[in-house]
Amino acid sequence: LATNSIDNFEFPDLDGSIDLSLQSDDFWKKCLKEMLYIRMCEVKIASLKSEGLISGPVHLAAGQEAIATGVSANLNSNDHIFSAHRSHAHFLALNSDPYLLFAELFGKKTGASKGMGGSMHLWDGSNGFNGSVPIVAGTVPIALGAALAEKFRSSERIAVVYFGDGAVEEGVMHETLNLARVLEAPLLFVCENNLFSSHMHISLRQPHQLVSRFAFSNLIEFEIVDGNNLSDVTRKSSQLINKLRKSGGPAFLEAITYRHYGHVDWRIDIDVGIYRSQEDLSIWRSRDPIERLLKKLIQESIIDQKYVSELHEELDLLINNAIKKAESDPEPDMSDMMRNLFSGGKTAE
Ligand SMILES: Cc1ncc(C[n+]2csc(CCOP(=O)(O)OP(=O)(O)O)c2C)c(N)n1
Ligand SMILES: [Mg+2]
Repeated sequence: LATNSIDNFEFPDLDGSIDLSLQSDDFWKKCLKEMLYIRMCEVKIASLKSEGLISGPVHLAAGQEAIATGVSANLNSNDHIFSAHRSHAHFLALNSDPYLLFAELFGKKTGASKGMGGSMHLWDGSNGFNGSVPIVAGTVPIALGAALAEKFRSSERIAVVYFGDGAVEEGVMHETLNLARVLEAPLLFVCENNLFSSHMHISLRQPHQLVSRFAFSNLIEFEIVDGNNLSDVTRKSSQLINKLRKSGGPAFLEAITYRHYGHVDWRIDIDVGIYRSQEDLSIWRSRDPIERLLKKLIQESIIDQKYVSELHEELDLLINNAIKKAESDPEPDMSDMMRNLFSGGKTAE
């Protein structure tokens, strides 16, 4: 932890190149497929929402895919992953079935939360996805509990919690950072700093745009990465996660990114917000994490345009099949209302 002055908290190079030497060609191709899959699901969700086919709100992460993909590449299915309201990418990057996601968005009995929660209450225990919740910073202390349980079991399992830059404006975030450090919990904090909390830019909310300074003030090891550069995210998260598994934690990864859609649903939010300009959006679109990886893979002759078109077709079919299957599923019955509730210390079925 060499940083001891606020001047040392610097934005990473946001236009650097992707370093393919880190991993095999197959690894990058798998990541490309995953990122494209997530993006195509998000775009589909945006259009279903605009057509009125999804009733609850959806927070889309198009533009932020490299973070979930890069971090998840270093995780095991028995790690404990927590998210917040913008969680589709985190869910899908753990190999969770998009059918479970679509069924949940449609409020169907077969959904990831039995159709009871919608976009902000996803769950897939089999892949370690311990849930999204709408309460900003709500999962942060819960993730600490999961990490501490693993520490007490002396296992190599870790917990990861994704949150946005807005979450550092909640007191519980700071209590958790402090306790995680004091108890050396194997917890990776992943801040997706997309510079906005709802419609307000971070420069209007904070004296400095990088939030890693809160990790530093708790003497927690941190890395600040270009969240739209997949090799940057993969390398830095791998270093932090390996250390957590071997010698405990915590650690903090701040990934700078930007969302293509507005705060909620399918709109772009140029006109509603303050300081979300078309110009900024164009700059950030030119830093699209998928386009950057794709360009590099084509440049290095690892894939060609035909490969990309076939990949699109394959994913389109998978997504449409998942949607079709979910659409024809039944909704929960009235009797389901009383199931899965805690009552007198017991789960009522
Ligand atoms: C405790 C709490 N306060 C306020 C809200 C309303 N709210 C929902 S999302 C959000 C913005 C969160 O911004 P950030 O954490 O940066 O995540 P992002 O939406 O940018 O991914 C706010 C204020 C909430 N859900 N919970
Ligand atoms: Mg944000």
